[in-house]
Amino acid sequence: MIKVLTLCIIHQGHQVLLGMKKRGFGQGRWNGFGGKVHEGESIEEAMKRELKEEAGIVLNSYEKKGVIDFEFQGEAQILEVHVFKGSEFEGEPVETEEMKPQWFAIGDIPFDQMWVDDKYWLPSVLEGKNFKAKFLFADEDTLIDHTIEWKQPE
Ligand code: 6U4
Repeated sequence: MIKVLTLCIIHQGHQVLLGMKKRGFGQGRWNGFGGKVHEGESIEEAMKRELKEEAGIVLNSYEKKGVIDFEFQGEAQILEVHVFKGSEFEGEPVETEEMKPQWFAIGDIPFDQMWVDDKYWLPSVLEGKNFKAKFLFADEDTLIDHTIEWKQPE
């Protein structure tokens, strides 16, 4: 079974906007904003809805950067995460029940408090690359294997 999710990193100048996940999957980690794609909704609509729900902002410009398949050893379900990079938005990021937003300078991204896969793909995505990747985890803290295919933006 495939579960389709979105993930959006806001990138402006030398900074990125991340959120501390306060509950649910990935709790206690800094991450981009996103979640499950609902029935009847496109992936892009879901990505924008999650940004509004989790950070209180309305996204005006963004690019699709890639897709990551996450697999947990012994589990049949694959998480298919569609990754976007956002830039212009309306509103001020606000703390919500799910996320506490914070700007980080690109050199200070807290990779040790993020999903372990992020350090493999986020820096190159911020430099403009597109990609497709697979990560196999033993558990939420332990990566067993991964492949990344880099692509030039279309
Ligand atoms: P709800 O619907 O609130 O119960 P929740 O358990 O909070 O769901 P979900 O499914 O809405 O979580 O969102 C999970 C978010 O975490 C998505 O944006 C995708 C992202 N994500 C999942 N695994 C990740 C990983 N290994 N690395 C990463 N982001 C990941 O950077």
